[in-house]
Amino acid sequence: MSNSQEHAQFSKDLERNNLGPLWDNILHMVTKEPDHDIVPYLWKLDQIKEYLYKAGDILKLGRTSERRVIYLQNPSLMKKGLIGYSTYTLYAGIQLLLPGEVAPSHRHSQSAIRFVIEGDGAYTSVDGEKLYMEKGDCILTPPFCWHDHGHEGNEPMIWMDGLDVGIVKSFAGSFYEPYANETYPLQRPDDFSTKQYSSGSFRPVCDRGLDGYPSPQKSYKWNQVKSVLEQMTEFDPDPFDGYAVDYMNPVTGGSADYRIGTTMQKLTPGMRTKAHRHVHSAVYHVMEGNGYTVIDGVKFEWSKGDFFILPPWRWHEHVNTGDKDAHLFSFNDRPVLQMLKLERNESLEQNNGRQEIKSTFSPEDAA
Ligand code: GTQ
Repeated sequence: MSNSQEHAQFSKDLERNNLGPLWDNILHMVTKEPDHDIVPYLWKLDQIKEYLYKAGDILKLGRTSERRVIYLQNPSLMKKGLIGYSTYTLYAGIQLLLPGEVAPSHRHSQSAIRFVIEGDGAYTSVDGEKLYMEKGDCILTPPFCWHDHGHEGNEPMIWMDGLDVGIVKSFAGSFYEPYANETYPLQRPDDFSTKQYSSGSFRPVCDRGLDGYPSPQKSYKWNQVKSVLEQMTEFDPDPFDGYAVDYMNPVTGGSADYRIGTTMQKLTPGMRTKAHRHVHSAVYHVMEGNGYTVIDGVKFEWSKGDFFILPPWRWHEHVNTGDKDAHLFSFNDRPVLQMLKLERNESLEQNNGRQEIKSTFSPEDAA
C-alpha cells in the first residue's frame, strides 16, 4: 500500500467513527481571513410592496399567521438551507400592517429592531407600553419582551424588521412564546419612555437604579437623529461613513440594542466616502436619496426605499449622486462581534481609498 493510499484509508477509518484528521482540514476551520459565501444583494422597495399588498389581500392576521412579513433572503444562503438569513447573523423582513389590524402579542429570545418606512398611526406595544411609529423612527423590541403591533390610522403601514436570527440560531438559543390574549395589558402611558429619554441628554431620576439592560429607551425618533446629523454637517464627516451616528442606550452609552447595532448616516450631495472593510455585516435601507455603494468592485445603485446587504469583510464605499442629502439606515452585528473581540477594521490605502468599479449589480446576474 502506498503512503497516500494508507493516508486515505486511515482518513476513511476515522470518518467511519465520526473522527477527523486535523492535518488535512485545519485550513477549513482556521482561515487566514474571513472566508464566507454571503453575497451582497439589493432589493427594490416597490417590488416588495407589490408582494406585500398581495399578501394583504390573501393573508389575514391571527394566531396561525401572526405577522405579514416578506423577508430578504440571501440567495447564496438559501442554497445552504438557511431560511430567512440575510447574512449568517442577521434577518431582515418588511412588514405590512393594515388599518384596524392587530399583530398578536408574543415574545422570543431574538432581539428585534424596527425602522419605519411609511404610514402613520400604528404602534408597537413593548411590555405594555405603546410606542407610536412615525416614518424614520427606530424602535427596539429587546429579547423576551412581549410585543404586539396595532394600527389606529387609515393608511397601510410598512416597516423593516431586523432580528439576530442567525446569532441566536448558531447558539441554539431560540425560545418563543405566544401571549394568551391578542394584546398584552398596558402597563404605562403611551410613549412614556420615549418622551423621557428622547432629548438624548437627560434621564428621569426614577430610573437611577437601572443597570442598562435592556435599554430603558425603546423608541428613537427620526426628528432627533435628523437634527443631530444636521448639526454635525457643520464639521468634517467621517471618511468612511459620512455624517453617521449609532443609536445609543442612554444608560450604558453602548449600542441601543444589546446585540443588534443600529446606525443612521447622512451623505451630502456629491459626497464620496473612502473604502474600508470590517468583520461586522449589515443590512441597509435607503431612507432617502440617490447614489451607489461599491462592494468589492461591484456597483450597487440605490434610490429611496432600497435595501441591500453588506457581507462581512467586503470593501465598501458610498457615493451620493443626487442633489439632496441621502440618509442610509442600517443594522448590524457589531455589538456581538465587539463583545466577542472579533471585530476588525481595515481601510483601503490604494487609489486614495477608492475601489475600481468592475461591474454593476443586477439581480439577474447575482448568485
Ligand atoms: O413583528 O414580532 O419580521 O417576531 C419576524 C419575527 C417580525 C415581529 C419579524 C417577528 C416579528
